[in-house]
Amino acid sequence: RPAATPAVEFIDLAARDESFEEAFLAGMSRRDKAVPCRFLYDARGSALFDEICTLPEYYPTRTETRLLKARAGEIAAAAGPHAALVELGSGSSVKTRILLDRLDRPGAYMPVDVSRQHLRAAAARIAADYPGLRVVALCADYAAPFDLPHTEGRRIGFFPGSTIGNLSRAEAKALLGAWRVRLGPGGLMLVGVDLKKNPAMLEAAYDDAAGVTEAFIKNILARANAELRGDFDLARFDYEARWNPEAGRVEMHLVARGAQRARAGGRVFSFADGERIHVENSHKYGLEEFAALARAAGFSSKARYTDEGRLFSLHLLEA
Ligand code: AVJ
Repeated sequence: RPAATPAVEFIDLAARDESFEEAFLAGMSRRDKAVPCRFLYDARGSALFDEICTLPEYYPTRTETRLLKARAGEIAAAAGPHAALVELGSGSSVKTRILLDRLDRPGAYMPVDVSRQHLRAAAARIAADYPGLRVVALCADYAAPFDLPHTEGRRIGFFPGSTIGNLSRAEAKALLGAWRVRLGPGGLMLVGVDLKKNPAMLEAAYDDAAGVTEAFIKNILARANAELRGDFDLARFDYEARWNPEAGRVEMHLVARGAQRARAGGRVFSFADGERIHVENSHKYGLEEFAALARAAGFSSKARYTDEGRLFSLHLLEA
């Protein structure tokens, strides 16, 4: 038996693995067709997203990573000794490690994710590389109500990548409010938030020259073809990423080129020429705007960090 397999505590909070079929068919039956963006991340979608993060036009990942590296010391000092790091969504553990490397004798690492597989893999990698660190994997929807296990030291929630941008402003406020309560008095929350900037730069970030983002968004139809016996003709949908100034977000759509029908899950869907499928929103904030949203959710804003180009921000909030 492998001598050095560190134990990971796994707590299953019975998050039901949501069915793609149910969500896809419901979304495509609406008058305004839409598919929830969390279904973009199957194996191929996750690989495409990792590729997006390395694209020249997609500044968020490298800007946030640089910011974290520059500020990890200050953040660790604010957290103090024995802090329990709670991560919302356990994507690439690259950013997590930047914090873990700086925290003073962290009391625990607790990734929260609905995907059992990703969660197990991410937790096991951290446990293997940080011997002696208590790792508690929580299989749960971070937007649903659940209790965190008891830990010593301050809790610090970590929500990087501007994932909060997928939520509407009202949803983001509700999520922050729930986490303020969950982290408890004195708890900290570190949130990565993409900033508003000129529309050309935003639209380029979501419609790169190499076409990786287009493939990522179209993958939702490829997935329907593969998993729901679908026959969407991907070549007959155009990809569009558009800055909506009123809503303060980049909206990603697939647009039918020519009237057409497609089947999936035993159903037939008709498209008028130019009809859209709304696949993703990416909300952007002003520095003050996000701090105000966090305050409206009951947090106090302890610090905001941004890069010289004011592209991206990290908000350190206190419960
Ligand atoms: C993972 C939601 C932060 O909105 O920038 C990137 C997803 N979609 N390119 C973002 C995404 C297309 C990304 N988030």
